[in-house]
Amino acid sequence: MVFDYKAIETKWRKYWKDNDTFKTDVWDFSKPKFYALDMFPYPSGQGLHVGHPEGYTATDVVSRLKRMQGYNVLHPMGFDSFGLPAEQYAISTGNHPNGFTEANIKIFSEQLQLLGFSYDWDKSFSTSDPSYYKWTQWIFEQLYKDGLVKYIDMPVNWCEELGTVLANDEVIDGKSERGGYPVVRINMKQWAIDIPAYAEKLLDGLDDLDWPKSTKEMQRNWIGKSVGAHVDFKVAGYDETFTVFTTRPDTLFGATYCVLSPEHVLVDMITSDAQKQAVSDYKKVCASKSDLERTELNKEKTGVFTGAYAINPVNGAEVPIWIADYVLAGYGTGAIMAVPAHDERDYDFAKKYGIDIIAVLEGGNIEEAAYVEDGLHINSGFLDGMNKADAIATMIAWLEEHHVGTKHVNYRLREWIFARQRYWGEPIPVIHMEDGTEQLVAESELPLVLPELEDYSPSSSGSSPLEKATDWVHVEVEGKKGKRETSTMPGSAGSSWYFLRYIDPHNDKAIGDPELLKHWMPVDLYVGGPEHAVGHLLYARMWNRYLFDKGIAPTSEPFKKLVHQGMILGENNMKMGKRYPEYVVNPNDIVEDYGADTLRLYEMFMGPLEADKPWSTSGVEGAHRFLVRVYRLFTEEGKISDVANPNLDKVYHQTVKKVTDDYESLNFNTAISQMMIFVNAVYKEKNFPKAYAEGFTKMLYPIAPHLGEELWNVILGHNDTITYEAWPTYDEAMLVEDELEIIVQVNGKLRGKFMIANGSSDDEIKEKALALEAIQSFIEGKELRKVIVIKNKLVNIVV
Ligand code: ANZ
Repeated sequence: MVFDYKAIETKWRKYWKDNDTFKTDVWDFSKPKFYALDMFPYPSGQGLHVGHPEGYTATDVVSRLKRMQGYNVLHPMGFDSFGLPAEQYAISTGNHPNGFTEANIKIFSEQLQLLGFSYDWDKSFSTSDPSYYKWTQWIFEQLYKDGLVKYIDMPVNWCEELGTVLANDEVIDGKSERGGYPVVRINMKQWAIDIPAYAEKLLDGLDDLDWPKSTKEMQRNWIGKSVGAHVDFKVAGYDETFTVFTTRPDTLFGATYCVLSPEHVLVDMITSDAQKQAVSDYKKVCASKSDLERTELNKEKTGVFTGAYAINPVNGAEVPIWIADYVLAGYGTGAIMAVPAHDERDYDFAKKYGIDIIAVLEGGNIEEAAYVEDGLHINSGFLDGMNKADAIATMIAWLEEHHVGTKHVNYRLREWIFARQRYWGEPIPVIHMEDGTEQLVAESELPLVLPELEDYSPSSSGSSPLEKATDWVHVEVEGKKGKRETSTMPGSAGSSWYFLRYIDPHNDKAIGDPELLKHWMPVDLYVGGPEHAVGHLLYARMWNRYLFDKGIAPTSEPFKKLVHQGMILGENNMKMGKRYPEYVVNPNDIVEDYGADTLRLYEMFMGPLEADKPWSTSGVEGAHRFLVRVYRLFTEEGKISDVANPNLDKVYHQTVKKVTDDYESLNFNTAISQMMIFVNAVYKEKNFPKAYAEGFTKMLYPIAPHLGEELWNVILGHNDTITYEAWPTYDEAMLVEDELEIIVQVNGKLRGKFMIANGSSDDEIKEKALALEAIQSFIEGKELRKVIVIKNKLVNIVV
């Protein structure tokens, strides 16, 4: 019989849809739950590319496995539909971005259905649905009421070209991640979420997560915890004080100058007349540099003296105050005490500008370089003779006692800027009243729906397109006039809590029914790209943690196990220039030419899920040939029968064990290899026992579900979906090998191997090893000093 994959796939897709096969009754608590989640796609105009099905197939295989293992599985899909591309499209065509977004979502949904993913489509939503963003706005309002979102003046990354502010992770080397446009630092009133308030909780929560080590490490670095002190310096001749953050308060006696970041508020006030011009010129140069450029260790240090002096609180010494770009406005307090003897950057700076260098630690030679290792303290009054830890503790106690400093923990993590001067996002539900106060939009008025506009383009002055919706903007609250906030939420808003919504997506009274949330959280398996290691995955953890603290989210962490799929590269193993090669291959074409099951099988067989791997057309053909081979095996006249076949016992049980273990651990490629071994073994036999044919079909089904259903129903004669059939089991006793391979080493080097009956004694193994012809030349005439037998594995002969 010919393998008519098109007819088979069309038939089963229709069957699943007509029968609601994958509908999850979330209230069925009789079975254990399993929540398998994909990072939802942004519905771009290009449609799905071959990178998408990789992770999506992985979660789909696990979902299908879990259903057969008796779990109630939640496996949803939705769309992260707010964002720039839809808006750019709207600007260039004059159409509403919603229409474009809806058309794309339709294309994506059809493509996803074509690939046979077992999503419960009834649970689907898009972040731009008002019924969804009502709750995104609601969470914003809770954060506001709890003082965790504020409207503050702060330095931001401003992109003139895109007409918007960008988050730190959206700026790469001073350019916008999208489009590569220049980004500059300016001060602006911004909505910002106080994610640093959650730094400690976000650090703690990482420990118990089953996540890639590298991702946890990236989050730790991004949070960047430093323990140290705040120290206050008075400005000589002014009634002003500035505070520095230092991790080395113990080196205070060696502080020979201070540096304010060029943006520091005190700079203009304390700069002497003689230095005014130089300071103002220098500030201009700094404004265009990115933080990365400014802090690069090897770059030539630059700075300008302000003409003012600070008083070192520990010894009263007057030290010059400089401005320099290597001190960042956005880190710590934006000011430092400089200790050139023991800090490389300060050392370079002091050398260049002829500033004093005073050693306060023993060791090193400060004529040549900064000494950054540990040592006993010198030239440090009451710290002399102490080691670093003691000196830090003693100095902090001294500072606190004299009210000139405190112990301080600093985080690199910055406020999460939570506004974009763009149209296509969630409106921020705040009204700025005429009297200068702010008011939240009443909860009963949520969702605050985006008004339609004639013209979506932003203005270069930085005001949002929503300014143009004058009727919408100007409101009256209890007789008082006010103006709505016109910036919208960033793209990261909607994706920061969507995993909670899938559980109860139609609930209009709450985020979700508490009982359901409690039953279904956390997500058991979350699969998505490594590019989200700090952005999305940190934001989502923060919102979940906040909602947990409020008693809304039931678990402190949302994603128990996280896996990043690798990137699918072009056929020649290279990223072709700037274009991502995955766009080159269209999944629809593969489905048309080979079938969805082939694409799924191929993508799972390409290599380890986490690895980057090149696309291969001959690999696709190979995957297809395997499915044809399976189909032929099952349709061969008289092959499948009720008669047992002991020749297949061992390989069958081995296959069940390997496939089960490998699916659980997401090692799909090796599971498939084992199924290929099994199929080869069956080909050599006349008789394929029906029980084994059924077991094999169940194992193949998660990867190739259409073919799985066809074999189960049409060939094996069942009359219902295979989806909820029990997963096959194996018999440990059947796995025992008759013969074992023993490796023989002489002085640790591999010199031969042999087969021996399983269960042979160590003496028998030793005897056979010594008699082996291959090793004679290595042991002949030599004294045998030791013969070590490692049971069932290895003999090491020491001569
Ligand atoms: C005096 C000192 C002496 C320092 C010494 C280091 C070594 P981490 O570990 O990254 O937190 N610093 C503080 N704020 C800064 C800013 N806004 N821009 C640039 N540098 C800044 O680094 C903390 C150290 O980096 C602080 O401790 C400060 O220099 C500097 F032997 O203070 B230290």
